[in-house]
Amino acid sequence: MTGLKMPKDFLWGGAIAAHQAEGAWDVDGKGVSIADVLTAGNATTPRTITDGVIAGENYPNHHGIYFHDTYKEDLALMAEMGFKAFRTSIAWTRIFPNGDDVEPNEAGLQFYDDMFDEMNRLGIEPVITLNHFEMPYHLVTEYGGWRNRRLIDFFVKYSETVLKRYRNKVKYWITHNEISNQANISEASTVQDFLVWTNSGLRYDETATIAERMADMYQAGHYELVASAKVVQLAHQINPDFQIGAMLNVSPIYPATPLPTDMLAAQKAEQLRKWFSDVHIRGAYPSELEALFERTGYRSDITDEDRQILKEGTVDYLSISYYATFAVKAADGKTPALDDPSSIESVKNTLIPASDWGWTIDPEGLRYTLNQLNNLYPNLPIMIVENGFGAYDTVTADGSIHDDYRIAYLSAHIAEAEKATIIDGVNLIGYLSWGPIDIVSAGTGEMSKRYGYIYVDLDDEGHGSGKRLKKDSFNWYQNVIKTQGENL
Ligand code: BGP
Repeated sequence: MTGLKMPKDFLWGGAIAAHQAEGAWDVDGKGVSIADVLTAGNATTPRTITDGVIAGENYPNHHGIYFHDTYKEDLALMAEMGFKAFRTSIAWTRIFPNGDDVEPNEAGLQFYDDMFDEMNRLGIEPVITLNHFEMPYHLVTEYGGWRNRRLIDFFVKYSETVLKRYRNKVKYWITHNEISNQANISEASTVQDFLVWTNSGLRYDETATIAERMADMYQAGHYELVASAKVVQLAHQINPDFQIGAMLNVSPIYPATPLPTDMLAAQKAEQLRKWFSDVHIRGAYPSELEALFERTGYRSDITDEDRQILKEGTVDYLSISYYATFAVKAADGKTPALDDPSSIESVKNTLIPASDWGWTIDPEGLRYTLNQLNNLYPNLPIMIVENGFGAYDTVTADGSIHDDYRIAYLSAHIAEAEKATIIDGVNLIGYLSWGPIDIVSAGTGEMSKRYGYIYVDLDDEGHGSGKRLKKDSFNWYQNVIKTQGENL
């Protein structure tokens, strides 16, 4: 109990993504997305990319939690918890199955018409992501993903189609999900491959050097940012009331010690990610990045027109995901530098606890990061669109699920978000926890890494009844919303 309370119009709710929930991966004309060609992994084995959909293969995302067919019942449960907002994504491949199709797929458009109608009927504000790790696979095989400038036009066309279609049904939009993830290039590894794949559809052959990977990532990121800025401008023409947001994962990076070189390592590590928000919000690259490009030749293709588009297409708000924090030190004998990520070494922060997947539990880090963002972008509206605790749950004999660990995580984080808002004056407009209903994990492809207030009876192989059960956290969150965050 903090004694603090969020304002009346605060957007309480939850968030999911189409590819982790909907299933129905090849129904009604949907095309193959990059999420459809990822194997499942687990806490220790990373997911790998396959060459297309292998016949007979049962990818977790192929069935998700059958949300495509159950969204009405599921949304009713969200409404029962008192949700004011619900975030999901449009599966790009339901609208343009290949990404470069001339005409959109009407069945896909109709599907989201119905879903958004249902949200509005329930009094739940839709918050819609245009690109959440699920671009058309065809855009990778045919064009090489976001390393190709032509992707800008494909994304803008897709976005224009849905922005027009849902102009009276959706107000809050997000262009690219967690666009900053791909910047974590420090060494070639399966995890790095996964990050650039999900963000940009980039695939490297094993011989690619770190410099080549970085050059590619910066160029792809640039095209994504130009595409986003174009969409922001277009959206404001389509409906001046639209609120278009950027979306970044914000994970504060602490220095391992107060040694100046470790401080510098932490600063450089943050600079490797924060340029995305600078371009989205300020409409220009920060000078440390321009200096890097000057030295290295990375992001070689940028036109005057691009710069103008970035300047004019700045976002209305920043949305963030926050799960964990990191710590780094200067690698032995090296001076931390942006063009040599191996000069920055990740270290385990042993001072704070972590989840079964090794994600640190750091509620104060959320207050810290909200303040940091407010210092960088004073008074900018910020929406937390992901925060949550992935954990194994056990269903007891009477069907109840006692997830006190989840309640502890969430209540500590909401308390810090309240302090940031009410005591520190951060302009926080919403809190959408991740996975209010259990879904397939993006990072590992597992079902057993659960975030929900609602349990879904499906296992890692997709077996189970699919039945929904309320966990203890269901009533807890309902009460949090009812008391505007006073009763944690
Ligand atoms: C973010 C993604 C989500 C999501 C979440 C939790 O990176 O935007 O799609 O799933 O993290 O990660 P995971 O599912 O790997 O636990």
